[in-house]
Amino acid sequence: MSGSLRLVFGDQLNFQISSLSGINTKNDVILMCEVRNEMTYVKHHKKKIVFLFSAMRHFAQELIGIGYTLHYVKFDDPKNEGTFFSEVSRLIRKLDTIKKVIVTEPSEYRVLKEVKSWSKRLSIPVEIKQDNRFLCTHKEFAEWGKGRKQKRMEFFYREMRKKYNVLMRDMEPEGGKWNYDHENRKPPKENLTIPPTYISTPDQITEEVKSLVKTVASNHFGNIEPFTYAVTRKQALVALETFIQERLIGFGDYQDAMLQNEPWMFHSHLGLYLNCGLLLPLECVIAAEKAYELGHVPLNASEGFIRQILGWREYIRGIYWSEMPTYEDLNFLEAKNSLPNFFWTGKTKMNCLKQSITETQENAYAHHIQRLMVLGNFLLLIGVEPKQANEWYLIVYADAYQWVELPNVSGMVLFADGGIVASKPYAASGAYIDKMSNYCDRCDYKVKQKNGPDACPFNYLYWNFLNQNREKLKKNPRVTMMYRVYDRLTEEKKEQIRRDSQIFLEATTYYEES
Ligand code: FAD
Ligand code: DLZ
Ligand code: SF4
Repeated sequence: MSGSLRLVFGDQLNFQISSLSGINTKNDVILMCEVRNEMTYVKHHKKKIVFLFSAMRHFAQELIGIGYTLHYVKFDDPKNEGTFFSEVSRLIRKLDTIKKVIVTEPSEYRVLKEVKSWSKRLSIPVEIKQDNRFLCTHKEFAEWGKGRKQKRMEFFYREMRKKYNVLMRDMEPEGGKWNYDHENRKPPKENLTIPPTYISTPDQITEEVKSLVKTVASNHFGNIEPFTYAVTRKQALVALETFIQERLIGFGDYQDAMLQNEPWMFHSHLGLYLNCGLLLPLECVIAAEKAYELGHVPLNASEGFIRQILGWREYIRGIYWSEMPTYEDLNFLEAKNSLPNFFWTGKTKMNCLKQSITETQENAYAHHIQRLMVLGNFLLLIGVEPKQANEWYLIVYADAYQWVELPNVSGMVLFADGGIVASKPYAASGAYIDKMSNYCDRCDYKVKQKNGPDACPFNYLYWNFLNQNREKLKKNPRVTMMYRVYDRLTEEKKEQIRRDSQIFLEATTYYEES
């Protein structure tokens, strides 16, 4: 009896995924495969691979449990030929009953391009269904963007609030304002009590994957232990509930705050579950809205969290699909420097970077403001080539897939897109990090010092960056003010900035840190 092959990618782990809709349990088969090509096209963090393979294996087990016929190809299966195409064609040859392949649109351009070639290569139809894990379709995003000179997130977000009727009252935003961000920039208090994050105990499946990854990805970045992430939907729902009950209350106030040895802060740590399908965005949004309606959390916390998911996440995806494939080649500032080697080791005297990198190494996680204002700000100021910065971010975070990583890095952090995502570069001196963290108290460099060997490098690198990119940025009204300040500096001061930056850049971006 002939049927369809339903391919489920590793980031589509949800019963509601469109590739499974209308499935004929008698004749159709599901394929899931662990393939070398996906593991190594960038050398993902070990913990990210353990997480994803374990979540894939658990999901496959659940599908089999409810009666589907599922073929699961493990990474170390001797017959595994290592690519999505090889495994699809191998199964088709083996079964000899498959008349059609059905997939949900892959989340990355690279994979979609490949899947589009399959029908010809396999000589059977390949149906690509809409990715129903998201709240805004490509068509809706394109319609929203039509005729707009600038596609800014804030206006997109308002449309999404209206569309999904979230935090709305009589067609107006709850509380009278769309955005409560001005209440959300509180510096951290030293004695802030941060509730513990969700922790799961690895089962037999996860232990097997850990052993596999130890062997086959031994030269990849990052630690496997401790492994505490959820790997099933049931566990991910507990992680969501724990966040809503315990940490959402501080999410707004301390969204931008950083503390020494506190990697989790009041963030949700749900991104990795959302991005592989274990959680769906609307259920997270509704849970946060309900917590506000029940009076458990203030409006600035609930709205702040909802904006990240209903606004930023959907907007970033819209930008990715409307700007690819050219987006990944953009380099507006013509940045050429190499990624410093210490991004792989954490061995640097700059405490903010050391903290953010070692936490990334341990957890395959850093929170938004570490990614943006510490790591990203640094890569922007030292002029790292966008391709190298993007590869690093794609490797190191468990929630990283190109659709979400690329616009954040090339757009929000590096201004490589010339202003599609951000209206100006997010460049900042050490004063910002000092205000929002206690990292500087524990640093060898002096944040208040502007020049010389002990000065915080962010201080002179900031002015050096502005000066070096003057031709590209001078017409940007949001930067004009900073050029006025720079122009008032004495020639001697400008020379100090130039000299300190040159010494720092020569030691950092071309030579390995010992
Ligand atoms: P929370 O702070 O609790 O936020 C809740 C959720 O909102 C997140 O889980 C995420 O789904 C969504 N969200 C928040 N900000 C963004 C954003 N800017 N873009 C898209 N979604 C957002 N996010 C990824 O999911 N994958 C990435 O590879 C990624 N790379 C990033 C690289 C850089 C340089 C920057 C500045 C940001 C990046 N982000 C990325 C966005 C954001 O930093 C992470 O989503 C967040 O840190 C994940 O942690 P969390 O789940 O605790 O998020
Ligand atoms: C990230 C990743 C890795 C490391 N391995 C696999 C895999 O072996 N099999 C799989 O189906 N998915 C994997 N993924 C996630 C894919 O990269 C993701 O599904 C694609 O980017 C979809 O476009
Ligand atoms: Fe970072 Fe500068 Fe503060 Fe050190 S002094 S932690 S380098 S901002």
